[in-house]
This record gives sequence, C-alpha cells and structure tokens, in this order.
Amino acid sequence: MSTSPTWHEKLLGGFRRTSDRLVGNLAGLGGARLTDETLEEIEEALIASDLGPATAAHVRGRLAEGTFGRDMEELGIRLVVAEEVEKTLAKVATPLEVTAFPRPQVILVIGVNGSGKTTTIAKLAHLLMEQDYGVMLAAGDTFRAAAIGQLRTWAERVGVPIVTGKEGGDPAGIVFEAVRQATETGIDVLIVDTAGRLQNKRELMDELSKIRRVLGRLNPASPHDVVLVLDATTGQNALNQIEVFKDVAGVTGLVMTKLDGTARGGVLVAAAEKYGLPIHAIGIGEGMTDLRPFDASEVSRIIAGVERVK
Ligand SMILES: Nc1nc2c(ncn2[C@@H]2O[C@H](COP(=O)(O)OP(=O)(O)O)[C@@H](O)[C@H]2O)c(=O)[nH]1
Ligand SMILES: [Mg+2]
Repeated sequence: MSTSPTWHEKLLGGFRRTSDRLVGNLAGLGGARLTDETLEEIEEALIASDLGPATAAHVRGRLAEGTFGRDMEELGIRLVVAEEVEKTLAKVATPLEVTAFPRPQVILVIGVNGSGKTTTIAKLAHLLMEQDYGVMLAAGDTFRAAAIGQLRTWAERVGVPIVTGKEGGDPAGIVFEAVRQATETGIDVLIVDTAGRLQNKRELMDELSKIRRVLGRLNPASPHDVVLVLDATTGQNALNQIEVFKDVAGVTGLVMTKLDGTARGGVLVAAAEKYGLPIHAIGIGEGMTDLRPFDASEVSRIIAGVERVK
C-alpha cells in the first residue's frame, strides 16, 4: 500500500537538485583548516548552487569570523549555510492576508504563459476557502478559449463562483463585472486570472494597466495585491521575469511554483535576496492542496541538507 508523499517529502524533491549540488560542492571542504582559499571555494560552491552572492558572502563572513583557521566539520558548515539562508528567506516569507475593507480584496495574478498562473489561482482559492473566506474567480485571460475553460473547470473542482466572458473579450470588462458580483454577494477575495502572452509585451502591459485602471476607479486600493507567478524550473529566467514585471505591473508579491521534481529551488533564495519582495507561497505540484506559505527554517534546512539534524 502506498501513501501519497507529504508536503515535506515533496519539498525535499523540489530542492534536491540545489541541495545535492550544494552538499556535493561542500564535500571534502570540511575537516580541513579554513584557509582563505577554502573560504573562497565554499563561497563559489554556494553561488554555483543558485544561492545569491550576498547570502554566499554572508556564509563566508560567518565562517571566517568565528572559526577561521579552526577545523570545521562539513556539517558545521552546512548548519551555517542553513542559518544564513534562513535569514534571507525569513525576511520575505509573508503569507497573503485578507484584510481589505471594504471587501472584496482583489488579487491580480500575472506572469508569463505557462508559469502556472491558472493552477496557482485554483490552489490559492482552495487555501483561502479552507480559511473560511468566500472566494470568486475572474477569467481575465481571454486570449484563448481553452484558458477560460481551464479556469472554469478549476472553479467547479474547488467549488467557487467564476465570472467569465467571451474568447477575445475585454478583460477589464470582465473584471468590472466580477467586482460588481463579488460586492453584491459578499465575497471576501476576488482572484483575477490574466493572459501571459499577447502579441507583444507592450500589449500585455497595456492590458494589465487597463485592468488596474478599471479596478482603481471602483476602489482606489484595488488591486490590493499584484502577485507574480514564477516557474522555479526556469532558474535564472524566473529572476529576469521579476525584472520585467516588477515596476511596470506594480508587483506586490511573488508565488514560486513547480518547486517539485526538476525545480532549481535555489532560485527561491536568489529571488529573495535580490528583490526582497514578499514571497506569499510556494507551489509543489498540480493538485489543489499543493500550495502553501513556506516555513523559512524548514526550507533552509532542506537546502543546506541538514533537515534531519536537530
Ligand atoms: N509540476 C508542477 N506543474 C505545475 C505546477 N503548477 C502548474 N503546473 C503545470 O504547468 C502547466 C502550466 O500551468 P498553468 O497554470 O496553465 O500556467 P499559466 O499559463 O501561467 O496559467 C500546466 O501543465 C500545469 O499543470 C506545479 O506546482 N508543479
Ligand atoms: Mg492560464
């Protein structure tokens, strides 16, 4: 009889590449005297494992300050890595909170095609429902009929109302109608799907601005959240997307998805370090329950390969 993997087991899978690489890189560096040269090697090993340069420099600094020249076991090094990574991640690990008054809180979900927006919306809706919030979805990706159908299927599965329009229809109009319905029916959270690929970037940004303008006219505080969804399997490319979207789209927070299987989990640390944007949740699969806020300590210990050491 097989049981399905737990959240922790799936996390281990998603960070395996980063963790294996890091542990492999650090192997053999412990037990020796920490010379300048060894410290240099350790710092390079950390950067090669996708951790950002600042976190790597902090680890080096920590190792140099207290223990330089002393014998340092490999496990000791990894514990320092875990502590420093945790400091970086703890600053950004920020669950999405539902605080908007008046309701609804409007969450605009953006990101390039295939990054996992629609799936993340379904998972987020499920997570919020579990917290007893009333959730509604708006199908603002009208670029393809399949995108509308995909969100509708998820809405049925999760059990939340959805507002849709025609393929090729005006997303701003759909969003306007969704806010009206959400207000009328006392919905707490309205989550808006958006298109990730239009003819060109200009058009995509224009469409997002138009949605924002319409929302802002209904309530100046809206959208309350602009969440950029990133695909962790794309490594450095995920960082480039933050660069592209953060200012023009007014990103307020991130969700990192596909942190399962073939993910390059270290990119989570790199993103945290470089941009300092709140990271609301991480996604580790295609199921409804595969999205959660993350525990900076747990993730750091997994990355550093010390999760079983107390
Ligand atoms: N393994 C894995 N696949 C995911 C995850 N999130 C989304 N996907 C898959 O990635 C593909 C694109 O997701 P979708 O939500 O349609 O992306 P969108 O184009 O940004 O809306 C789909 O095949 C999803 O099933 C995840 O956390 N893990
Ligand atoms: Mg989609």
